[in-house]
Amino acid sequence: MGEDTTARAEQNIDDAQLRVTKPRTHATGWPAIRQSLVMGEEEMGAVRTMRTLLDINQTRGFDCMSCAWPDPDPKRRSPAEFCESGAKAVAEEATKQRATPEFFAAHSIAELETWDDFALGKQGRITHPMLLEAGDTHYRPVTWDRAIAIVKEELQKLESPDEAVFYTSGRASNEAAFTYGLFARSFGTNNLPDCSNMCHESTSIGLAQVMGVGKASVSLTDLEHADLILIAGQNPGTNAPRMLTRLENAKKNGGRIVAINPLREAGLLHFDNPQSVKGLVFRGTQLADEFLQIKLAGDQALFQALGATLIELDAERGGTVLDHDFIARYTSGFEDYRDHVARLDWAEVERATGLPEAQIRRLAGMIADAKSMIICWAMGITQHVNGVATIRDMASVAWLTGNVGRPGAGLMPVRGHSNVQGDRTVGIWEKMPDAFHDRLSEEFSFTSPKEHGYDTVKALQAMRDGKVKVFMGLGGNYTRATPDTERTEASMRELDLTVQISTKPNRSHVVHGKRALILPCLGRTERDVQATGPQRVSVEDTVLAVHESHGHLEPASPHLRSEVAIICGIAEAVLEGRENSAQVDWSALKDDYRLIRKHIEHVVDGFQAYEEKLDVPGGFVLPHPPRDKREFPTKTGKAMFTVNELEYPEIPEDGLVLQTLRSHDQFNTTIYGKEDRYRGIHDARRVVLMNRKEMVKRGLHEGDVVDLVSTDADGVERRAVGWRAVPYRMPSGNAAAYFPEANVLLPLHHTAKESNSPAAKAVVIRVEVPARSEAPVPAAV
Ligand SMILES: Nc1nc2c(c(=O)[nH]1)N[C@H]1C(S)=C(S)[C@@H](COP(=O)(O)OP(=O)(O)OC[C@H]3O[C@@H](n4cnc5c(=O)[nH]c(N)nc54)[C@H](O)[C@@H]3O)O[C@H]1N2
Ligand SMILES: Nc1nc2c(c(=O)[nH]1)N[C@H]1C(S)=C(S)[C@@H](COP(=O)(O)OP(=O)(O)OC[C@H]3O[C@@H](n4cnc5c(=O)[nH]c(N)nc54)[C@H](O)[C@@H]3O)O[C@H]1N2
Ligand SMILES: [Mo]
Repeated sequence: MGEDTTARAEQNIDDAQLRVTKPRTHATGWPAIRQSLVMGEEEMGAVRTMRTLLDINQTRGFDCMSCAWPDPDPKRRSPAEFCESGAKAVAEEATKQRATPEFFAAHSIAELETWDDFALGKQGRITHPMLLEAGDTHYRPVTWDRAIAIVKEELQKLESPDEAVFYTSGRASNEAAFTYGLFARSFGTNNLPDCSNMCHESTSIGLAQVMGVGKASVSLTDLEHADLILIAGQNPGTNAPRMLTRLENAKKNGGRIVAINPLREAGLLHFDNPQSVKGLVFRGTQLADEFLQIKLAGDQALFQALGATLIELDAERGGTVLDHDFIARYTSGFEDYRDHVARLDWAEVERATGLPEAQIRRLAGMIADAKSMIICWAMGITQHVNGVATIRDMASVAWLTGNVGRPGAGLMPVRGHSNVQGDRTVGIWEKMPDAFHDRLSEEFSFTSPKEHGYDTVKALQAMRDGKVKVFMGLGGNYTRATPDTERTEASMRELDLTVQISTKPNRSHVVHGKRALILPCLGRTERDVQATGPQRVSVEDTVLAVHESHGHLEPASPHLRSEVAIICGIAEAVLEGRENSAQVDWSALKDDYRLIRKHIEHVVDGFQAYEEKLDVPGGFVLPHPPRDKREFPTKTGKAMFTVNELEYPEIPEDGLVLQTLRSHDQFNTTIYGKEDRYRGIHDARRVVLMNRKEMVKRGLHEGDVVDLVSTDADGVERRAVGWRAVPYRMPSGNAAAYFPEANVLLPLHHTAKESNSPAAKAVVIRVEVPARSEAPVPAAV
């Protein structure tokens, strides 16, 4: 039996203000632009707001940190190349609020522990390195030298380098990520978990198996010229709003869109483009031509059924549906796949998906008729137990129809954090291939360890088992973003040292090891000047375009250091005189990031003439053999059809399958506010959405307070108290609640097969009406 510790903080928030309105069926428009300007002005002031917003995603500006959505060709870029979400992210970083030493002196850790994510984040930018010594009640300012000496002292104490964990959040630049990975390996470990382990890991694993590359095989132009676009498990209106402009163009070019989602997300239905006169004055663009309101984790069954139906249609239509030439020349495993899906049980498909057979057959017909197709997906696919298998089954549908490596066709995972893909490219992974280690070893004259390290979940298990002593986070909010909040927090508290390289206060500073350091860094919007002058960094978006980014704002405090400078400073001190250290002049790298890029060029494929290519407006695109020349570097050297056993969650009689997702007013664990405008949820976050019938069954009315209990078989009770139930249109048996508040319900071991990503989109729960409230009157239907 456990107490929901974070709920203590959240219980202080009054969600009684909850207001529910009708979910919107249109995305964006005036409210979005107004909303971005209001938040910008509140945080940054009017002039700074306009100047900074106009710098976003421009060729000589900074890369927006809100998502990994690509920028159009420089010639086609609008002077305002940003969206509401990006403007909010920028306002969060460029805020005028400061979390100073006075702030930390005024509030003890015990007090800050009772604050919620929103309150912590609103304190603004951290101005000084801060230290919490063992037993202290308050963080105190510390010099950089002392801070680095403490890191050195604790790392030197370790019996093995594997007792340290070096986490990365996907906002870090290529330059920061590469130096960080090099530091960890030179220290002697591959314990490099990252946010990607919780995000698109299922994609990286699944696509690499069957396509040979774990990244999108399309360009923006392809998307705009696709004849058919499937969008599965993604909420672009909130999480990649600039995608809507591209979808609008695809519609203008005659393309069709099919949305696959348990929720009728506004951004999938209709787009009123705030940047076009038409969007403002007229009715905008209808997006989805067909909406499949699928049950949580039903997508694997859907794609297998689509595969089976396409094969049937091909037989009916005299072999005109499948791309037989592509299948013969470029694929392996077709016969086994065909035999497997031929045995599909439609009753089971209906049970798994909740979709009528006729609707699935209609979609198969659309795919058969489409000249080209792109399949897009995000967390609604990856964060499931069957996520990797689902991605393999999606790929098979693309292979059947030859939809890869030609214009308007391909597979398009839409990545989240703005440089999560780049971080991986330059080496942030606990299991980089041997070839990478060989080249790293050669470049720096040392032996890079090849033994795999901990991913995000394994790191937490190792902490729980007392095998980790030091945690360092390059950005992010590890304690809050990870599952099983209560056990995670307990593990973090047992560590000897936690080091967080951060811009703003968050819960990972408050739930700390015996000693704790906060190392404040520059953000993307800020000028980064080192000994050799102003520096730029580089990032990779979701379609493999690498480009430069540099900020123009005055840093939030003169005491801040760049991420690269912090890492190089630590590496230099820690590795000094250590056996088998990489031969690196760390301080030269810090003074001149061009040297880092030279090393990347030598170690990672596709970065030849890195520096020169960054000078080109818009940057350059990394090679992708399946996209560029239909070459598939897989085990068979072909695009692989695979046979995957069908899986989907069982919904117990009195239970629900809960997905944890983002509201319209947050960036992951950073909470901007309590508005989920499109879904019509206002002024509250501790809200559980469920089908109206499920409410009636439990005698619940809108706004009633319930407890959520996850019913995992491990015998541990995970209980989250005090949620407001709200009826919402979705398949029965399903429910939704916001992350990170709901993470307390997620058992640590409940992960996707093969990728080990937390299965955050399907937690089996029970809804309990707490005894303390009055017995609810059964609702009238
Ligand atoms: N403003 C803003 N932008 C962001 C972020 C943010 O927090 N705020 N986060 C960034 C990051 S790191 C990421 S990874 C992305 C996340 O972007 P998304 O993946 O869009 O984010 P989620 O809110 O997790 O939404 C998941 C969507 O999948 C649907 N879904 C859930 N389960 C299933 C399923 O089983 N099948 C199908 N077909 N659909 C399902 C949900 O209903 C929801 O629409 O956004 C990035 N951009
Ligand atoms: N239940 C559930 N859990 C999830 C998810 C879910 O859908 N459901 N989604 C998962 C996904 S997709 C992801 S990507 C992870 C996200 O996990 P993380 O990446 O760890 O979390 P964020 O909330 O993005 O990190 C926010 C913090 O980063 C710091 N920060 C901001 N900008 C900078 C910067 O420029 N430099 C540095 N050094 N620090 C900075 C700030 O201090 C801020 O508090 O969460 C995962 N967890
Ligand atoms: Mo993510």
